[in-house]
Amino acid sequence: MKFDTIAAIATPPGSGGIGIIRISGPGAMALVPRFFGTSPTCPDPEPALESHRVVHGYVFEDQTGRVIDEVLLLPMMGPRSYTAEDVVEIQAHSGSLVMATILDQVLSAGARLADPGEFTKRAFLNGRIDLTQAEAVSDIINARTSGSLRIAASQNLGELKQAIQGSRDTLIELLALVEAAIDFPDETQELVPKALGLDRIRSVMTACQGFIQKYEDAHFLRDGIKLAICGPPNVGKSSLMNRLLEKERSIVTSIPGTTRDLIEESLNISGIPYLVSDTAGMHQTDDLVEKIGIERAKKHIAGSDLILFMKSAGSEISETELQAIVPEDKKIILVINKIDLVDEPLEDLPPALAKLPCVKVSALTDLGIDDLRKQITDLSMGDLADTSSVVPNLRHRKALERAVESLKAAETGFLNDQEEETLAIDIRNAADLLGEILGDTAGIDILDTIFSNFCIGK
Ligand SMILES: Nc1nc2c(ncn2[C@@H]2O[C@H](COP(=O)(O)OP(=O)(O)OP(=O)(O)O)[C@@H](O)[C@H]2O)c(=O)[nH]1
Ligand SMILES: [Mg+2]
Repeated sequence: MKFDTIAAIATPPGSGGIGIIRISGPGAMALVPRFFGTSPTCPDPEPALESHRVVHGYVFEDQTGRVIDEVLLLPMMGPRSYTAEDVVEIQAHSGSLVMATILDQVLSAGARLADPGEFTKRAFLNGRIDLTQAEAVSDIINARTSGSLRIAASQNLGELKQAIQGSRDTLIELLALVEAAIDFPDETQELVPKALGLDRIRSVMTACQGFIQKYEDAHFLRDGIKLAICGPPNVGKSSLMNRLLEKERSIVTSIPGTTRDLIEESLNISGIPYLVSDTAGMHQTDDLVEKIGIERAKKHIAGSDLILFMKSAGSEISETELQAIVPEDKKIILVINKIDLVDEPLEDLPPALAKLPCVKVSALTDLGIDDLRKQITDLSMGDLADTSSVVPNLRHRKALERAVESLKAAETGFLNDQEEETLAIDIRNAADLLGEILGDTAGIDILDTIFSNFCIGK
């Protein structure tokens, strides 16, 4: 594939110690003498550029011949570079004006301004990384918690790629046998033994289903866990929200029915990302605004992953009240608040509440809040803590689900001695869908969507 030479500022805008301008493409090295010199007098017609060896020098303004900045230049000959092409990185002082002026010189020397994600796209198109690794680059940049960074780093190292590639190779080998059987229909010996076909199909199906389960179990490490705070009015939901966020986000008053609209904020507890929400207090009311708030809260609770169901110490709450608010299949932590107000041991709870994990807190004084944070992480992590970091994203999951459908059809085909032509279609479909995850068989629309989410310079 033939590419032109692109350039962009690779570091974030603004002032900083160092800013980097990256140039990539067949003309990267040839552009250098037009703006760079090792002495401050003028550009060098033939600077000595050695791959992976830093050169100290100056960038010059074309029109005036003046020095723009003192820089370090790092040439990296392809394929030993980020894009697998010839790459030159210029390390300059980072300020908006100086970076923009140097970039101008590089562009007028003949480079084109890179599109968002174009350097990574080239690394993919040149075969240095697969699509899952390209996605991992953006995940690493955007990671906000140690959990999501761990997944992204493992994906960047190609762990997901290897796992998917293994399954795809199995299918391609099987497909070769099935296609041979199509080409030699008179062969008396069975070319694809049924047991072998079923064994291969089932092993790949189990692997795909394992990945889908992994997504279900662990995607929140990347996407965030939806944590909803709910319960009757005035129990301290908004106070707890503010306490967890460590800022005054929700309005707190002693008037029941203070919170009406849904309030959502991101929160990081022990490296796990949460999307925590404060909801309207649930009770019977004729107030129209409150009613809408309560309806919204109910819908929201149904879509949440973990519920903090709150009551205040000393107040009665029945099973039916809990059931009216929280669907049965939800993970719930019962939070008994305002324990600063009671001296006596707390009252017995009805059985449906007594079996829930329970934490006693005071949102006002911070008592028990660390215990609550621990309960939240324990319940979110389950037994995930020690498992590997290979976690597919939503795009991968969709392809895996479609691959499982094709594999099921192939399985039924083998069981019913279907003709090889039909079997080949199903096996090829599944193999192509796994290829789509890696990028080998991904359409241009998929590539565009992925790379347009990158920032310029990456
Ligand atoms: N003593 C004590 N008071 C608390 C505690 N938590 C909240 N409060 C008080 O209880 C009242 C209600 O608190 P909110 O946080 O607004 O309660 P809410 O559940 O969000 O109420 P609604 O939005 O009306 O449903 C306020 O006066 C708080 O100061 C606590 O732990 N101890
Ligand atoms: Mg409130």
